[in-house]
Amino acid sequence: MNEEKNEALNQTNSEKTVEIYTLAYCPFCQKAKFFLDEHNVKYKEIPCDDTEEEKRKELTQKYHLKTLATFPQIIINGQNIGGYSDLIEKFNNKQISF
Ligand SMILES: N[C@@H](CCC(=O)N[C@@H](CS)C(=O)NCC(=O)O)C(=O)O
Repeated sequence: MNEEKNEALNQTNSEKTVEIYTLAYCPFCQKAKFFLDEHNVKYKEIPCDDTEEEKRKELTQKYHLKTLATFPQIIINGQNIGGYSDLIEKFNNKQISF
């Protein structure tokens, strides 16, 4: 992650644009949303239940992921953060602040 991108992830909550691609049954999606809610982060949820396989391929290509996208996928200021575990790891490593 370069410095410019890092800086964007450390903007205040109101400066961040957060999108989360979810499936209704997915426990990691629930955990990620709970974590964002707990940190007062506003986000746009994109439910993918009806288009799961298409979205998996689309997200994989768009963000040049090494393996097929799982859910959730979290995008902050246009940058793909990964899933729930990636979100927590980056938060704990202070690569993202909320
Ligand atoms: N490490 C990922 C795990 C996410 C995950 O396994 N999500 C499930 C749905 S709850 C999924 O997309 N499974 C499909 C697959 O693994 O290909 C995270 O924390 O977000």
